[in-house]
Amino acid sequence: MAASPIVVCIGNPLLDIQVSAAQGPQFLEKYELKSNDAILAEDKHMPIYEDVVANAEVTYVAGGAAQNAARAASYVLPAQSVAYIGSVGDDELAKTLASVNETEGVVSAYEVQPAPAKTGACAVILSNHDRSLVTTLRAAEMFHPAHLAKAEVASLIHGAKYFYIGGFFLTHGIESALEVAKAASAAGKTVVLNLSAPFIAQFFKVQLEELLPHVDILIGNESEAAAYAEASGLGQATLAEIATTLAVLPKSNASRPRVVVITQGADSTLVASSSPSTSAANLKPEDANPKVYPVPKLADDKIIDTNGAGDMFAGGFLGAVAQGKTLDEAIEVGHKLGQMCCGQIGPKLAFPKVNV
Ligand code: 26A
Repeated sequence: MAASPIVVCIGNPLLDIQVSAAQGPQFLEKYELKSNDAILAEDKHMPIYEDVVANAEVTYVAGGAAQNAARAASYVLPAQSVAYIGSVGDDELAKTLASVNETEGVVSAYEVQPAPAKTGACAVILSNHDRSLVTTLRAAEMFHPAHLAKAEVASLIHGAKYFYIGGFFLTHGIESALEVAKAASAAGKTVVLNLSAPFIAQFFKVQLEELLPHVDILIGNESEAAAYAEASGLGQATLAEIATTLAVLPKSNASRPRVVVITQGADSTLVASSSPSTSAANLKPEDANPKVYPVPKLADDKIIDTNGAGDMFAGGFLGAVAQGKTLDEAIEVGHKLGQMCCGQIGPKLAFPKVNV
């Protein structure tokens, strides 16, 4: 039987090149990187990819924020329930990413760019429990909106009920993101957006604001929420105020409330809703708004690294919502997968699968 995914994720497929916390700090210093950040590589960062391979012990792992989330959603759904769209090169890196997706039940719907375009990469510099991400998008930013109209991709999109767009995709892909989100929203489907990194709210605010009206579920962390507040003149607002402000921004599909989920690493997750109701993946009228969900703590000595933990939270949450679970249950699944990811090297989950 042909696959008929109910979830479609869109983002930048990347191969992560991880440098351990033992060797990370020297590269943070050399390339003037913050210990916990995600940036696009500038000219001064470009040598980092060859530098770490030549001068550090590196681990290669499948990455790309939305692709990680796709694998997490797939973890809690039957195989082939999740498809992932993004642009890669015609190379070994792309084959590695496709094979990881296949093993984990994700249908890859890549646009493949001809040589010399290469699949994108992310240098992941670890230190303590922080991770600094330096990305060169390469083929990922060559994504063409026309890819969405190809018969097999169009049919995936047509069949899906949940769409997850990586905020990172907005650096180059706003046209495609809008096309997907507008159509989904008009059809009463659910659109999920991840804020991805502070620099998206800072430097791609126009794109973010164009997309937000079509977003039903917005996911971000505390520094991304703060960057949004800063960029929107709400600099003094508390996290709870930022969450509720984002929830009530104008919405194209007014029949469904917007839910905003803000994670804070090991601290509590906040969930705000534009209008609490009795529908499953929403706050109930009797809930506090925002509602505070404590995070089960992973012992310090069990943390391998935090790369991808936020994506695994988001994907686990999304997969649970797509299963029809309640908001409380979906947040719990997200927390479990985020925690599970912290116990693995890179944006990975535990196999054989653990029931969550
Ligand atoms: C456009 N940028 C900067 C990016 C990324 C990215 N994924 C898409 N676009 N920068 C880092 N990542 C991915 O984020 C994951 C951790 O959340 C990394 O590949 C890493 O797996």
